[in-house]
Amino acid sequence: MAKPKNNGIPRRDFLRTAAGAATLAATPAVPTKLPPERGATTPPPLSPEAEVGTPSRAEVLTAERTGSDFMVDVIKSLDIEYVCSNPGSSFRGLHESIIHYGGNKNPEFITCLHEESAVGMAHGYAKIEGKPLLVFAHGTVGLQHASMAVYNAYCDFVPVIVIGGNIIDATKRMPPVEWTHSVQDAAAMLRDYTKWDDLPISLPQFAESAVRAYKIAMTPPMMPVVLIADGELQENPIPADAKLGIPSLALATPPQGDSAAVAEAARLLVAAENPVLIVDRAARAAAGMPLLIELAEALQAPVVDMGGRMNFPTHHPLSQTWRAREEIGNADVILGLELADFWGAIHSYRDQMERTSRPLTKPGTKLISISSTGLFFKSNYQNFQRYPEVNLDMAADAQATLPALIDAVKKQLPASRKSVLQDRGTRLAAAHQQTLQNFREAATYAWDASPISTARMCAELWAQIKDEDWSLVSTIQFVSRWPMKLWNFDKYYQFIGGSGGYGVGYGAPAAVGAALANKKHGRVSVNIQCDGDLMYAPGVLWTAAHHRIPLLTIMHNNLAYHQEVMQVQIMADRHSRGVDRVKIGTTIDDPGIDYAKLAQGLGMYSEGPISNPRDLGPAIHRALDVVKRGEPALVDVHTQPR
Ligand SMILES: Cc1ncc(C[n+]2csc(CCOP(=O)(O)OP(=O)(O)O)c2C)c(N)n1
Ligand SMILES: [Mg+2]
Repeated sequence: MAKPKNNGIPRRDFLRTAAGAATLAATPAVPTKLPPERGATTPPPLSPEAEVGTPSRAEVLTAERTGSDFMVDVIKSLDIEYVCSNPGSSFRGLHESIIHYGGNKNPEFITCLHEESAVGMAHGYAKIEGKPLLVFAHGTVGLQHASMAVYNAYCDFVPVIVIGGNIIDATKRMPPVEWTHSVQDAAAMLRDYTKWDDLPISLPQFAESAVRAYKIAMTPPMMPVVLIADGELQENPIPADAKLGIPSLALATPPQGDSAAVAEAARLLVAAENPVLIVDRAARAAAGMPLLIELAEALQAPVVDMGGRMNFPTHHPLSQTWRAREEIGNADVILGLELADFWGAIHSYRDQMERTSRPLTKPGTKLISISSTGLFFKSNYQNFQRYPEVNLDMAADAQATLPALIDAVKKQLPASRKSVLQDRGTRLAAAHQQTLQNFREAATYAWDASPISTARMCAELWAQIKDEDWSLVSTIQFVSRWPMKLWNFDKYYQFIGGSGGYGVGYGAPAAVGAALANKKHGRVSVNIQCDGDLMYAPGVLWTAAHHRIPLLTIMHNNLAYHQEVMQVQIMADRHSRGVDRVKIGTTIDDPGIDYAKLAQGLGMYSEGPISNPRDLGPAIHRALDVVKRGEPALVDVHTQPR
């Protein structure tokens, strides 16, 4: 193996020179012209001393093809579009192979300023695209930063593939930093909230494990998986006698409910006087929503949407989410589809000194569950919620089971039930219209208030985007769910649900990741961004600017962790201590953060802070123009607490 002089030629260029190539074996497909990185200038010279000791490039053995090049072949075989990452030397081999050998395309390296943002982006991306991104995380410290975001994805049943670095052979670790970032069992800290992990010790094993990881992550219940890529395996030359191959991937078909159970569920639903459908993560892809509509219409049954995914059109007459208590209280049969918390959906809970709960259902209501979540359980983290006493439980994927259930319902429905169903549909349609009307009226309260009401903010936003091909890439619970009350959601990509694990700091990166997925579809991504959430890792705004990710961010800037204001207030109320001091530790004021300046500093178009509601529409309009040109933009809005 040649030891090149440190003459300032990058390794890949060196390899293409006669002196370099002559000593090396057969060359793979290294692109001769690499696509320029957007906004990139000439890279500064390498100076890796701080991280890895004092190697100079003159001492580095040069190999034409290293293990990491082959790893990139494997990754490419999985058709992964992006790798979101904050750089770290434990995966420098993979990093370099992605950008040079792989041509920085499929996957393209997305620069993240925090590992939590990288995983959050992967989370949001998967919710739109229905497939995983790759995240590279530095050994130990990078994985530690990534961990909460991995937990969110785990609770939200979202596929993410994390590749962490490590140096397994202790005799090869450079002092001192590689020791502090190396670990016996790197995936251990994530194992309680991932579906699978592996530590391949050879390239053939890496290939098999990577393909297996993809398959496991994508099989319902979908979840994050972790691979640890040993530094030596990445950086060493591929042995001359290596027999490398990449296994083919055939995704597992999602499990469908047992046919006898499906027939029984249909019998119960058809015979019910008041059947109710409660849905949460029921529609996991584009096909889900039309199936849910078909089932609901066949039964003329109300649909209560818990909002884990974009399940059901908000303006469909059978959409009865806002009347959930009434319908659940009347129900004689309830079908729960991919409910994260069946028990919680049918109970009310009182947060008092003595915590109490009571069922919302009447005695004897039959409960049917179709959910894949029961197919995979872990013990330590308690995201599985309270035990629901269901009568018929199908451990199956709801979306995959719906076609059979719809068939069975249609077959079993006697013609004599037609008029009953029709009457039910008419009653529900009228109630639906009344609910929408009530919301439109409620939205006018405090219409001219300053700070701006969340209803007005959402109405102004809707007025600007309703004629675009839009996608709301944020949660809605912090703005009193006004978008769901006022906007017309009817496409699967128009909503991405919540964080899953309620780990705050998810919102901004998930929005940027979802917008990254929406980019090639030409959709206008819209993010209603809480102030507290953004400040966990605001650097993700720079990632959006740097990679030209079109995303319209509207700051819901209530100058507080308002949820926590309310929590402390509950405690203060219990002791009759007044509310004057509950802002201590819960507000983000004095100084208030100037989000427009923050965004500008991170390279993004911005406006605000806006306190006069009349200024809001024009500001959103200007920002939207920027987004339609392919860039992100932010409008800071001073809002009422909720
Ligand atoms: C990582 C993490 N830390 C703390 C919390 C507790 N928490 C729940 S909501 C919340 C406030 C969020 O503030 P913001 O995003 O501004 O939303 P707001 O409540 O003001 O609408 C906090 C701190 C959490 N859920 N996750
Ligand atoms: Mg807030």
